[in-house]
Amino acid sequence: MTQDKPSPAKPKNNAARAKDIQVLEGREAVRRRPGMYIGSTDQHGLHHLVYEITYNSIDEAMAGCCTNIWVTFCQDNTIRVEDNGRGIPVDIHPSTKLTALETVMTVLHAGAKFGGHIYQVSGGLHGVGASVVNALSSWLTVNVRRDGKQYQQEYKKGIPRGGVEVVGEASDTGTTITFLPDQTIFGEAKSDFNTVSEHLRELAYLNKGLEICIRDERKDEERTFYFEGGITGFVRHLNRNRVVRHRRPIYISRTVNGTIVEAALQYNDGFSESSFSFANCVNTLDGGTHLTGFRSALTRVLNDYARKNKFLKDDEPNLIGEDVREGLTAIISVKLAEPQFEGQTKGKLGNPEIKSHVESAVVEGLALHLEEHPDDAKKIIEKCLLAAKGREAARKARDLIVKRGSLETATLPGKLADCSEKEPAHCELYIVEGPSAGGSAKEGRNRRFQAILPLRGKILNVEKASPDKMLSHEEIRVIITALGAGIDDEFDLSRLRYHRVILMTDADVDGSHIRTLLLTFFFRHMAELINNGHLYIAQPPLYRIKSGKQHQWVYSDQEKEEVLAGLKESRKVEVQRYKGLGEMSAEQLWDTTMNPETRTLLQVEVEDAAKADHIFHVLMGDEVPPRKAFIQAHAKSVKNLDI
Ligand code: 0RA
Repeated sequence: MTQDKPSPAKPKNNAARAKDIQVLEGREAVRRRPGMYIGSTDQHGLHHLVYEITYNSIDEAMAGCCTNIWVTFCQDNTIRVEDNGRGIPVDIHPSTKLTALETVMTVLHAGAKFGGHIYQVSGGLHGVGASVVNALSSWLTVNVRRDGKQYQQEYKKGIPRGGVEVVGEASDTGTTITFLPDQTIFGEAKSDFNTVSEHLRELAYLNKGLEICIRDERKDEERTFYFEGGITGFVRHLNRNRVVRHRRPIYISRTVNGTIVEAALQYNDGFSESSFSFANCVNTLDGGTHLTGFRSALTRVLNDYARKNKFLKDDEPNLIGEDVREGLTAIISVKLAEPQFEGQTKGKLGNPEIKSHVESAVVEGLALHLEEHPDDAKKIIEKCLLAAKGREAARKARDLIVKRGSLETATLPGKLADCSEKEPAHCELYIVEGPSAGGSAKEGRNRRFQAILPLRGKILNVEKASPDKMLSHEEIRVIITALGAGIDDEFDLSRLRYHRVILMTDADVDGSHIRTLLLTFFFRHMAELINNGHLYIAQPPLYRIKSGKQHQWVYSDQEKEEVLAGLKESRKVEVQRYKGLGEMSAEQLWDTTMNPETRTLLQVEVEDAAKADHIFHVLMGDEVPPRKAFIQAHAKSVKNLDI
């Protein structure tokens, strides 16, 4: 999760504004507005630097020219990324009159302009290029091994300190980039070994046969990722705590018109779908043409097989998409020449031709697998038929609700205290735990743009419930209706009634449990809401500290210690712990938690979809042992679950 970003300071006069909107180029632009290039300047941003450089090496691996990548966090906070690729060329580039090396390191998006890279990551969230990392580093050194020589060039804040020099001989080829992130930009941000490791692990799954080694010299930890089975291993990893329907994941790999299409899938006994799609190793959170092609192939092949082998009788209707995706874990990975990443967050693959490429590859590969493995086929089809039955039951439940006039109709739930503003972009919905807190929130809010939806106690654990059970759960229905955008495949962001959906729960165990239940629901059934930045968590204060006539609100234990240390000299200090929202008056709730001028909101963000999927499954699923292990290992983060 990240903090709400403060909006940029308003320019004081027109002259200043004119100057502000001047197009800033290259290094200066990057240094002035790092967030535009790497998202933020906190830990996320720091990780982004590592990924940017690593992606260049991954490009080499995708071109078939690199087998090893080493990433090292050094004692002195420098970061080193090394590969055994061809080495960045050092000859003079005709249009820039600079060496290719210097062009790659100093010109924005230069990488894509070079030949030799077939499956380059261009556009998207990644792929802004090495020059951005260079501009944001207090120093950076590139060492290239190529043509029997070792070349080197050094930079300070992106400015070359000299030309490319020959510094020795080389018996192999490759590139080593070492850099120190600029502290004036990243402050005290520190990289997190586990987070970066998990990301590199995914990259290793996506590039079969590539070995990625990550080392943290600050704490003497090292991990090596190498997967002969590629994404098959990824699917096994995702299903590791689940009961699977067939022992081995199905693996499909075909090259269609120059596009490499890979898919791996395996069914489990659960209800949710865990499919992740990638284009040139970039996780496409909002799917796109590759995912559409995969889904359509899956539905077609399973229906054909079920009909041909009499699992479906002549008078029975076809299985639909939902049926064949219940309990499905799948990875779809395509590698293509010019990926187009679309949408607000660039999380969607747009290339139209990719749909049919993936579809034909998956139809062919999957049909063949089912013919050759009738036992797997039987177990899969039976699971789909079960899902179809459940869907029928869910439809009946839904019809009942519609008849009673709540879900997907204009009638808003009675508990909802709506706001008067109608423009969704200006509206906020607070989902509040408990009737008494709901009362304070209703009283304290600004009713022009803030709506309140109080929940009664615990909501359903959707991780363990079938679709019909979920839809017949009152609290879930009320949330769906209030938001107005539907759920699952029918979710339509353009119908969302509030652009900020804010979860506000007590700062105790129950409160955090309810928050996790809500997050599970949104993650599984309204992922687009999260991916487009519409879901937030309110931050109510934990304490009120009184000294004499003054008082102040404190939001964390650390802040409490600091405040108390500052008040050492005062005689009478009173610390009051606030556990429940209901303990605050309407006015206090407004001042501390709801007033946009003074509140802090955490925006819910999924940094690593596969990891989040695993966390929700472990936290909310059936199996107790892995959950226990998880809670023990993450006792601190579970208390304040961050996804
Ligand atoms: C441009 C062209 C070629 C390779 C690279 C760049 C390259 C960049 C990076 C960044 C990190 N490691 C890298 N390895 C290679 C093609 C070179 C050729 O055709 O020989």
